[in-house]
Amino acid sequence: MICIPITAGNVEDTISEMESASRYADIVELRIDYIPEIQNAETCVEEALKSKTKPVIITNRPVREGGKFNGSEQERLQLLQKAIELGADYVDVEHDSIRQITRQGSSKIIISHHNFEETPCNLSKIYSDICQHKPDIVKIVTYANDITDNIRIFELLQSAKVPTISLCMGELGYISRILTGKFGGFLTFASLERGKESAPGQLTVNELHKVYHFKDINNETKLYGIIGNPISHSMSPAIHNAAFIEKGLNNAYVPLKIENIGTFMKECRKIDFQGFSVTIPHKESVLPFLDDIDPTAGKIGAINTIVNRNGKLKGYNTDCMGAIMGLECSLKVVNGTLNNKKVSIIGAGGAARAIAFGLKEIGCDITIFNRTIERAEKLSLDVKCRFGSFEEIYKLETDILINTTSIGMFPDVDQTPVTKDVLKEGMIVFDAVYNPIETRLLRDAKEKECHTVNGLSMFINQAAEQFRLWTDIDPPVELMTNVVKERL
Ligand code: SKM
Repeated sequence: MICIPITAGNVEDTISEMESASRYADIVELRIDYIPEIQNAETCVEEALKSKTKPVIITNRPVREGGKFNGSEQERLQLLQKAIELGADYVDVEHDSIRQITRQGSSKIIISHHNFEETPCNLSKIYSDICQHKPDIVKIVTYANDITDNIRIFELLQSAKVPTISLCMGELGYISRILTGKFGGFLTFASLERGKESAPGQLTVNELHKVYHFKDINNETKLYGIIGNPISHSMSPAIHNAAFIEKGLNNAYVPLKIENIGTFMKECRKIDFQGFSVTIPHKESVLPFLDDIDPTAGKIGAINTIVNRNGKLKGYNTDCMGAIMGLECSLKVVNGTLNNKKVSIIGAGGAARAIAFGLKEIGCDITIFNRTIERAEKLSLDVKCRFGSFEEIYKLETDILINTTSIGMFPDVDQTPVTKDVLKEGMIVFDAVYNPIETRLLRDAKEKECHTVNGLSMFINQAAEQFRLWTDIDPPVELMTNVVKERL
């Protein structure tokens, strides 16, 4: 179920927001601690319970558990007791206050525990302590400092004996909010709109429905995700989820912001992911943690796709053919080909590897430029091409210039890997960045009358091939393209 919290500061706004929220939510939560006057908070509960169209949770969170209630503890508990007397569907009582509350009538009691700093190691102890008080629903909400904290929350949900709400807060906790239905969670919280979150990391109800198809996620849902850091720019969740729905597949695809790739690759096996996309900066560093590598990907030395084949994680590279197909297609428009062209590649990471190997095979004359020259040298030795220091790029004579770094990518859209004087009329300039579609590099290149190729077709091609590897089904390429175009 989806619960929308109402965080308005007075009775009138609470009632009107409750009405709007009830259109999208299964349950609404009144955060009466956001209402400064105690009398107004009480009126709010009375009015809301009279006019509600969906079940209501009454919460009066103290500051010590991340709430805003500014009266005494006695006043706080009196309000909760009043909500029980009035027959609120659910009343949220903090674990350390449950002994002061008298149960009566039909209200179900949620016994809650919050930790705004971390996801502690003793989750099952907290769980069993709460259970001693016979809750109708257990609620344990913690802060994620690492993506693997979510995995411990999922394990808690899977072993729960009582209906349980358990989520991680913060940007690293998104997946616990999106996937709770797969692991048997009682509900997730989502905000009515941006800016109305009652806790860090809450997604909007619109995102949960439109991007993640939250209501379709159940214990049979197969999991996929994108491994990277940063990850908020990525359109992969939007296109893969749309493609899965289009093909009637019970799959869910989530963003995974990963700092420590080794830890994640070990822990992720506990929850049975079926596949991953991999982006900057993990395309090379992930290799040692795979069980098997496709020979072409092995030769390239970087992967962007992982497929779970009967419990074994196998790496593939779909960037290489995605980029070459995209470039060839764009060059046709200007009656050009790639053969024997002089190509300069900026960057020496995973995407540079894929593109360099692909272009070498079709006979391009390649030079790699990178800020850390040792990496440029290493890649040039592997590909058997030239390399140069970043400064040398200013003496550049090239037919095609390719940016494979994330410079200029959302949110740093004013940045560019090279200044305008590198760009010469007639040059082909390809930016592998697709968000934004027109990067500053491409804008500058247009101004200098270069032919420009944006990163969209490479992105779509590589994603389409990932979809095929995961599902063995033809990808809905047009739909995937439209999803990205609508969002960018
Ligand atoms: O190789 C791709 C990756 O599969 C997905 C991606 C993204 O979502 O931004 C970008 C590229 O690194």
